[in-house]
Order: sequence, then C-alpha cells, then structure tokens
Amino acid sequence: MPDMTEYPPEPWRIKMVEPIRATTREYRERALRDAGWNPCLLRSEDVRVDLFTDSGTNAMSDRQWSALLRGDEAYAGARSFYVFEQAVRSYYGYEHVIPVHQGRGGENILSRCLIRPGTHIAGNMYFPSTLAHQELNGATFHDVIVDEAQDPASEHPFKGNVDLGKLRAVIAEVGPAAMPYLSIAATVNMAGGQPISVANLTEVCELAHANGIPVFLDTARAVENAWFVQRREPGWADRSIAEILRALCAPTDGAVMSAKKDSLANIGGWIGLRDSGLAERARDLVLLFEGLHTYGGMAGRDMEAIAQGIAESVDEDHIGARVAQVEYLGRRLHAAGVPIIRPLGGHCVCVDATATLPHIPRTEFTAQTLAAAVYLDAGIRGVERGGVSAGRDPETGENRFPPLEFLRLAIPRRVYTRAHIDLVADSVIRVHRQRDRIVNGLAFSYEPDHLRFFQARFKPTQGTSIFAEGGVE
Ligand code: PLI
Repeated sequence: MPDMTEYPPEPWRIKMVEPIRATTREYRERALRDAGWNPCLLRSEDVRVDLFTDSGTNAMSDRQWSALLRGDEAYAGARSFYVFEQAVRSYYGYEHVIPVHQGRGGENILSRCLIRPGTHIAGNMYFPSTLAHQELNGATFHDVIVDEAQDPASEHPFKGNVDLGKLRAVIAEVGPAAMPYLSIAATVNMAGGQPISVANLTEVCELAHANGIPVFLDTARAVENAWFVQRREPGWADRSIAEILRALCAPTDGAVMSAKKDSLANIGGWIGLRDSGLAERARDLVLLFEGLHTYGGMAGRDMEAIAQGIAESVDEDHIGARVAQVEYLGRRLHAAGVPIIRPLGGHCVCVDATATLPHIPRTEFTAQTLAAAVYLDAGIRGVERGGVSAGRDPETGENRFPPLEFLRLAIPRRVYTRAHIDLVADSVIRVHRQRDRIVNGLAFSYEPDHLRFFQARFKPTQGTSIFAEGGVE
C-alpha cells in the first residue's frame, strides 16, 4: 500500500501562470445564491480550485502551444487534419478518423447513423450526454455493468467491467436485431472513473460479434484505463501504456472520443471507425452538424494540439503522475474518514453524498447539496453526479435516482500543485466533520429539459440556506 503522503514530483515545470484568487465566505454565499445554488452557474473567477471537470481544462505543454502555430486553417484538406488523422490511427488503431468538435458531437453522429426508434443499447453504465443522444434517437438504455460498480465500498479492481450474464439476458430479451450497438466506456465516468479490463472487453466483443452487434468504445479516458490495466490486470505489467491502449481498442468496431480529456487539449474530438460504409454515412452527417469532414468543427490548430497531446498522453511519467495526484487526494480523504468511492478512479475522487449526508433525502438532491456546501467552505467547485445528472425517465417523466449519489472532484491534468490538492482535502474534511450542520436540501426553481445539471437552478427546501444557523465555519 502506498503511504498517504506519497506524491511523486510532477514531470513538468511551470512556464506560464494564471492568477486565481481567494474569496470570503460572505462573497461566496452571494455568488452561489446568484448562481441558483448550482456551482456550474458560478463564474470561474469566483472559484479557487476548480474541480468541476477534467474536460477541456488541461494545461497544454510548450510543444502543444508550438504545434498551434503549425495549424493549417484551410477549409478543405488542411495539412493539420492529416497530422491529426495519423496520430489517431497510430495510437488508437482506427482506420477511418472523422473529426468532431467534441465528444457529444460524435455521440450525435453515431446515434443518428445507427439508432432507430424502439431499439436497445446496452452498456457499462450511462453517461449523461451519451444517454441523451441515444434516447433522443429513440433507444432504451440497459445498464449491464457489474454489480460491484454500484457499491462505493467494493474494492473490485475493474468496476467498469460488463456482467456478461446481464448482457446475455438483454440480448435474449430484446433480440440482437434490436440492438444497433453496445456502448462501452473506458474508464466509466459515472462509476467514479473505474476501468474495464482488456480480458472483459475482449469477451464482451466476442459475445456481441457472435450476435452480429458492433461495439463502440468511449475512449475519452482510455489512456487512464490503460494505466489501471498495467497496474492491476495479470499479464500486462510489462506492456507499455501505448501498447495497452491499442489492445483496448483492437477488439472494438469503433470509438467516440472527447479529446478534451486524455488528449490534453481544450477542445476537440473524433469518431474512429473500421467499416468504410458507416464512415461514409458518418462523414455525411458531420457535414451537416459539425463542419467539413477534414475539420469537424475544430480549427486546424486544435487538430495539431490534439495530435501532440495524444503522443504526450501515453507517456508513462505523465500518466503515472496524473493518476498519483488523484490518488493522493483520495488517500487524504479516506484517511480522514470521508466516505469516497473505492478504489480510486483515474480522473476524480468521488465523495459518497448519501453516506455523508444521510439526513438529506435524495429527493432533495443530496450530492447537489454537498457540492454547494463544499463551494461555500473554501471556494472549491465539484459537480453533482446523482439524481440531478440522471434526469427524468423519458417515458414516465419521473426523476431517476441511480444507485450512486456523489460529489465528483475531477482533477484537470497538469494544472494544480500539491498545495492546491491539500487545500481541497482540508476543505472537504472540514465540511465532512461539520456535516450535521447541513440541515436542508435543495429543490428545483428552474429545471431545463436536457442535461439539467448544467443549467438548473435550485433553492433550499426551507428558509434561505442549506445550513442550520451559523453554517460551516
Ligand atoms: O464533453 P464532450 O462533449 O467533449 O464529451 C462528452 C463525454 C463523453 N463521454 C464521457 C465518458 C465523458 O466524460 C464526456 C464528457 N465529460 C465531461 C464533460 C465531464 O465533466 O466528465
């Protein structure tokens, strides 16, 4: 077991800085009230350490910044597209590379190409934007992840694995012809960044292919997944991260990528495919929704930055330090008795909100309430992953309450130092110690139709605060 204070020196030094500022408690109270108790609606300058997401918030390297200058901004056939295409082909192994502006652009295209009303998609837990596009196109999602993924305390090393029994049952129930594809993620964000093993993914693909069902991988954090495979899966310890990444993609039929995560870029994405007919259909739709098939909504410079970022993402020192920083925060919280999802995932530490605030019912959005309390304490911004994120069932209109309800603290890559991480740990530990003073949950004052966690506004269920008088000091 690593010791709690283990924190390897970052394999980079800082060349450019961006000021951040501390605010007072009174200031934050006003800011959060103005933001409808939704940290997503805060201005980033009112946030001290921003752990809302690791998506597009990464610090680019000097090599990426220099690559920007090489951007070819031609409308058609830009040189930068071919650099980008080559990088995706060689590191991920997909023959057809279709650029999109970010992950959900790719989800839109893939869902429109393959899903028909009344069809069924099975996958290892949902992700809000992926699910939204599947449902918009008329599919019903079936979660076939292993049961351990729903248990915050389970130490299962691959909580992103698919339960093959559950998958067989869905295939038997709806019939393979009604299943346009399987939607598999590496890692699984909504389970806390938990990996899938190469062995499980390979078996899933074998079962799907035997039934004529293609498999598409969400590769947003597949490099982080590869790191867990190297550390935890028998037979992979001596293989490089780059080799494991290829092995994860190899059995699949394609991928949708948000380059804002692993690839260390601030925007961008791609669809990777093996089937040339499907690639043609996807390119057709990219023209309508994203841009020409050689830029897909990105500038030439973005494609250059992503190509360089992909190469950096599989560097063993980089990925080791990245995951070690996440683990350091998790170990500090765990040691102080804060209930977190175990084992630690690749991009975030997730505080179990129902265990922290058992007195706040889920109908009062426990994790959203915890996110508000953590912001008020020291200006740390995380994101709710629970009932608010899960939205409503499109058929019944009822709120969905998935088994996990947590506050996600996602760590941007190469952005924060150990001192920032200690500030976060100290604040979350303080809120946890004073949790009994959080007495009210939250209710919607405005509820948007789609991806409601982004723009929703709330009010305390009683009075004007979630705190008993005096609040968190
Ligand atoms: O934010 P996009 O549109 O580039 O990507 C959507 C998306 C797809 N799959 C997965 C696993 C994601 O995590 C994801 C976006 N995630 C965000 C924004 C996050 O905060 O986790």
